[in-house]
Amino acid sequence: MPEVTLRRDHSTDLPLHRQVLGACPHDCPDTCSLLTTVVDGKAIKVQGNPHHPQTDGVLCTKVARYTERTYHPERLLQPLKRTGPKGSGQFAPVSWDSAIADICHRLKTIIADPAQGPQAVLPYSYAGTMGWVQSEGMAARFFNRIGASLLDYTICASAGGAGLAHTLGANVGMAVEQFAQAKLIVIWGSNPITSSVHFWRYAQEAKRKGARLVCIDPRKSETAEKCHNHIALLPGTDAALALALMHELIVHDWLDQDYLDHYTVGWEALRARALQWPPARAAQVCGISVQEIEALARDYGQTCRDGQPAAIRLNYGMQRSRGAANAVRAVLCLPALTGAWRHAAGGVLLSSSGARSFNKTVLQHPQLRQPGPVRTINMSTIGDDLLRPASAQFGPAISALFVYNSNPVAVAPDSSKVVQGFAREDLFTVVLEHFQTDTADYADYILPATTQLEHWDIHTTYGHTDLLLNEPAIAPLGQSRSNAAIFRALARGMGYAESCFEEEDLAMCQSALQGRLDFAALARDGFVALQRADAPFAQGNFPTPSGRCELWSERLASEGLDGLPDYLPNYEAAGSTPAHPLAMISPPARNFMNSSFVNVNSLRGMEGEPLIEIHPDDARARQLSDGALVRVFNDRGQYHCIAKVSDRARPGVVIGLGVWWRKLGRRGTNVNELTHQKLTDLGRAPTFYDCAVQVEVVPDT
Ligand SMILES: Nc1nc2c(c(=O)[nH]1)N[C@H]1C(S)=C(S)[C@@H](COP(=O)(O)OP(=O)(O)OC[C@H]3O[C@@H](n4cnc5c(=O)[nH]c(N)nc54)[C@H](O)[C@@H]3O)O[C@H]1N2
Ligand SMILES: Nc1nc2c(c(=O)[nH]1)N[C@H]1C(S)=C(S)[C@@H](COP(=O)(O)OP(=O)(O)OC[C@H]3O[C@@H](n4cnc5c(=O)[nH]c(N)nc54)[C@H](O)[C@@H]3O)O[C@H]1N2
Ligand code: SF4
Ligand SMILES: [Mo]
Repeated sequence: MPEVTLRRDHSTDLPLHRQVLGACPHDCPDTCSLLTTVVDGKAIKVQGNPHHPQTDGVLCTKVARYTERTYHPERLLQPLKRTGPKGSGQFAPVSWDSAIADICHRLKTIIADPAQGPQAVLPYSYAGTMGWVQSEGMAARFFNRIGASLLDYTICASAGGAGLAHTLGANVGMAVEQFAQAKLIVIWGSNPITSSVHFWRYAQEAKRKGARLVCIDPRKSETAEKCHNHIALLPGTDAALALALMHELIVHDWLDQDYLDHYTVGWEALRARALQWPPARAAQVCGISVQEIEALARDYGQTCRDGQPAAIRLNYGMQRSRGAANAVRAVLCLPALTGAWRHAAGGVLLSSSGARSFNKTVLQHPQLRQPGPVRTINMSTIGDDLLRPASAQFGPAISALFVYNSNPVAVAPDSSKVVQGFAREDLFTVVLEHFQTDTADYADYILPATTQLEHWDIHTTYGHTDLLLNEPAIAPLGQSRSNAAIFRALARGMGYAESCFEEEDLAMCQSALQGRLDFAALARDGFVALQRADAPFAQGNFPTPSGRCELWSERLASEGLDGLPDYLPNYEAAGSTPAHPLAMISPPARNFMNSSFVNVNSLRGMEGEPLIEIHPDDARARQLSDGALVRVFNDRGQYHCIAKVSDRARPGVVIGLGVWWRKLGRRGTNVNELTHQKLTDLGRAPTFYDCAVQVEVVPDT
C-alpha cells in the first residue's frame, strides 16, 4: 500500500514538491485524469495525464486553467454570514464554530416545528463536482439522517436516461474509443469540440482514415463546420427526422431483418409508424430539405448494408425540448434497424454510466432515514416549488435550503421565479461554494468549499468506463473545507452520533470500492479501466426486461403511454407564437462549464460578453446590425446582450450561449430569464431549448 493511507484528510503535511494524480470533477463525459505539479506547496500547473488513454495527455482549455480558478483572488476562504437584505450580496466573516452552531440551531428549530418538520429542509445540488464523496456522499448521509425532502436530479440528463431505459434498458452503448474505427459518424445534438474534446479526437482519427462525419444541429457549431455534412434542423424536431430515416431504410430495404427478428421487440408496429413519415413530411416539420433526409438515410443505410460500421454519438442537445425522450428513443432505434450493433464500432452512444458495476449509493446510507413517506422535489421546478405554500398535497413549504455543487439562480429555468424564491426572507439558505455566485448572493450563510486540488474523491464517468481517484495536491486554501468535512461538522453540530459521520474523506473513497478494486493500484495509476465486451449488443443482450432492443416498450404501453417513439411538437415551436417568433436555444459556451469558470478572467475574455447569435435574414428584418445591443424577451422576462449576426444561426432560431453569471451580464439577467419550467415527455427534465423569444434593438440612450 503506498503512503496515501497514512495521510489524514486535510493534512497540511503533504510533500511540497511533487506531481499528483487527480480526476477532473466536471460534468463532462471525458472525465480526464489530471496531473498536477506542486512546488513549495503551491499547484503551479494542471495537465492531462499522458498515461491515461482516454485523456491522452490533453485537457480542455478550461481545466488547463484550473490553477487560475483555484487561486482566484475572489475565492471564498472563510465562512460568511449575511448582513444585508437577501440577495444584496452583503456578508461578514464569521468563525466556523459560530456558523455551524447557528445553522444547526436554525435546523433544529425547523425540524421540531410541527408545521415545518424535516421535509421542510431541501438539499439542492448537482454536478459542480461529480465525485462520489464530495457530491452525494456525506451530504446524503446527513440529509437521510434528517429525513429531509429528496431532490429529483433532472436538470441535465434524465429525459435521455428515460429514453435509454425504455429502449436499450440502461445507460449503455458503444465504447467511445471505438468511434475511431467507424466509417460513418453521426454527431446528433452534440458539439464535442466544445463539450467533449476527447470524443472529437476519436472522430478526427476516423475522419483521417476516411470516415464520413455528419452533424445534426440547429446551430452551425464549431463541430458542425468541421463535418462533411451539417443538417440544421429546427430545435426539437429530431424524432421526425429519425422516423423519416426509418421510412427510407424500409422503402430501400436497407434493413438487417435477421437482427430485427432476433434482437428487437415491436418491429411491425414501429414499421407501420415509420411508414407514416415520408421525407417530405419530416422535411416540413424539421425545416430542412427532402434531399438532406434522403442523403443521410442513404449514407447510413448503405454503410450498414456494405458491412461497414456506422456510429451515432447522440447527446443532450435534443433532450431539452418537450418531446425529448421520444426523440432519443427514435434515434436509439436506428442501429437496430440496420444491425449496426454487430460491429464494435457501430451502434450508438449517449451515456455509458450504466456499464459500470460500481455505484456511489454505497456511500449514502439510506437506512439512516426513518421509514415512511418522503417527498421529492424536482430540481427543474425549483422556481415554482420555493414559492409554493404549505398544503396537504405539497406538504410543508420549503423553509431551509442547502445548496452545494450547483448555481441554481443562474442555471435553473425561469430565473425570475427562482430569484423570487431565493429572495424569500423566511427561507433559510446555506450555500457551500468556491465563489460568491448568483446563488451565494442569496445565502444566509456561505461556507467555503475546497476545490478538486484540495480534497479526495472517487470518480466514474458517463463517457467512458474507467474509475479514477482524485488525490489532493495541495492543502485546503484558507479555511475552506471539503463538502464532506462540512457535512461531518454539521452532523456533529446536530448531535448525530452514528459512526458513519466520523468517516474521513479518504476512508470514504476506500469504502466506496468495497474491497473490489486494488486501492493501491488505483492510487499509483490514478485510474482503473473496467473491462467490457467488444460489440456488446451484436447478439442482443440488452439490459431490457425482454433482453432485446425495445422499439415498442411494453412498460410505457402499460402506463397508458405510447409504446412507440413519436414526434411531439415543442411547447414553443419556432414561429408558433407571433409575438415571439424566434426559437431560442442556449447550449454551452466553449470556455465555460455551465456557469463555472465565468468568473475566470482569461476564459471570460475568450468568450467576450453575453451574446445572441442571429441569422442575417432575421437581423435584417429587425434592422439590427452585428454588435448591436439587443433585448431578447418573451412574457417571462428579458435579457440584454450583444447581437452577433452570423450564419451559425439558421433562420428562425437564435442562440444564446450559456450560462453567464447574471451579475456579470448586462442588466443582471441571463438566458434563463427567458426559459420556462415545463417538463419533458418522460424523465421530468427541463426544456431549456424549447423557448420562443423576440429580439429587438435597444435604442441608444
Ligand atoms: N465547454 C463546455 N463543455 C461542457 C459543458 C459546458 O457548459 N461547456 N457542459 C457539460 C454538460 S453539463 C453537458 S450536459 C454536456 C452537454 O454536451 P452535449 O450534449 O454534447 O451537448 P452540447 O455540446 O451542449 O451541444 C449540444 C448541441 O445541440 C444543439 N441543439 C440544440 N437543440 C437541439 C435540437 O433540438 N436537436 C439537435 N439535434 N441539436 C440541438 C446545440 O446547438 C448544440 O450545438 O456538455 C458538458 N461539457
Ligand atoms: N439555459 C440553459 N440552462 C442550463 C443549461 C443549458 O444548456 N442552457 N444546461 C443545464 C445543464 S446540462 C446542467 S448540467 C446544469 C448545470 O448546473 P450546475 O450543476 O449548477 O453547474 P454549474 O453552473 O457549473 O455550477 C456548479 C457550482 O458548483 C460549485 N462547485 C464545484 N465544485 C464544488 C465543490 O467541491 N464543492 C462545492 N460546495 N461547490 C462546488 C462551482 O463553483 C459552481 O458554482 O445547468 C443547466 N442549465
Ligand atoms: S472538462 Fe472534460 S475535457 Fe475538460 S478536463 Fe474535464 S473531463 Fe477533460
Ligand atoms: Mo449537463
